[in-house]
Amino acid sequence: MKSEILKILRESGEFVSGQELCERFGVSRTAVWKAINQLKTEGYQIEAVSNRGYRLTESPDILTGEAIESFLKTEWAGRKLYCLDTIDSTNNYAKKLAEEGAPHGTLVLAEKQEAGKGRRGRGWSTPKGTAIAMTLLLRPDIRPEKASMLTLVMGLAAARACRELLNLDVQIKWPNDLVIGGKKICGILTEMSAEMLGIHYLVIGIGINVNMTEFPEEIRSVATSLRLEAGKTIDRAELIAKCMEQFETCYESFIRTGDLVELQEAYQALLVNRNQKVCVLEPGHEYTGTALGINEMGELLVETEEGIRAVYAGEVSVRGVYGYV
Ligand code: BT5
Repeated sequence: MKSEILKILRESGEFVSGQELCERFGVSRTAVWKAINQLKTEGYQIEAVSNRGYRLTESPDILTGEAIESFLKTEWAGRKLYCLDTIDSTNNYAKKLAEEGAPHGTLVLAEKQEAGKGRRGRGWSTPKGTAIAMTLLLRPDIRPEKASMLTLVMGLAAARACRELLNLDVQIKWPNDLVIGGKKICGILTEMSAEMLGIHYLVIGIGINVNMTEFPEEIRSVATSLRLEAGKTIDRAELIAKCMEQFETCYESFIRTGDLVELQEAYQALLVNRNQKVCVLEPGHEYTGTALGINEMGELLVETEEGIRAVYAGEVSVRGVYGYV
């Protein structure tokens, strides 16, 4: 009920009478008053005026289940939420929950990660209270070799969410980064538990630089945040809900067709590497070429002197020949 009240107050923007809330939920005035008081203790500023009712005047930037649910429009993505304070890595936590039988669509969030993971043993910086660090648990009925496509699905979904909410020119750096003006605002790490023929579960971890205004020395030159780019503070709960909404739509298309055929065009339109000279860094093997786009399997097509190569989005990194993009 708390998240529903929050939603009604936010969407109205005006006073909503206590009576209306009581009728809506079939509860007493005291129950409504209690829920309002709980929201106040969580940091929501709610004006209460007799004969007029309640009005939301300010929301804190906190990651609670209520805050996220009050924005959420999905059927299953993010419907089971774990909002944690400090954790080593949300991917690790989600894998543990998966082993215990947590359902498809479970979302794990943390205010701070102490050992956030990038790919291939690299780290991911998540300072407290200003970033999004979240992991979505999926149980798709697909062959394991298709799993890497889901990193691309999440990349497209998150790029769309940021663009829609903030009107920023967010682009995708294949296979797992989002960038603005060539600087990284988001990284994605997909991990899975599978056997030859099927996937037990898969976790997609996504880190977004939202409201931070400074970065550790070692990433200062390659990282930026949505706040720095948009010039305003961003409601993380709203962005999380929007990412889930976009992901659910993109995922359902992926499952329907078994590939990215319906998403390919939208993906290419945001691809920062397109028509760029790139250096492909495969474990133990490096080469350069021009990135042309992706195919329906999500592979990056790179034109080299020996012809066009399709690069599988597994353990590979792609760098611009002259820099990060
Ligand atoms: C990634 O790896 O970009 C995947 C990052 C995934 C993070 C999420 S957060 C929630 C979930 N839980 C986890 O434990 N992980 C996931 P990669 O492409 O390997 O890039 C890692 C590199 O990005 C590092 O070596 C740094 O150079 C740089 N980096 C680290 N933190 C950054 C940040 N906050 N912003 C921009 N760049 C960063």
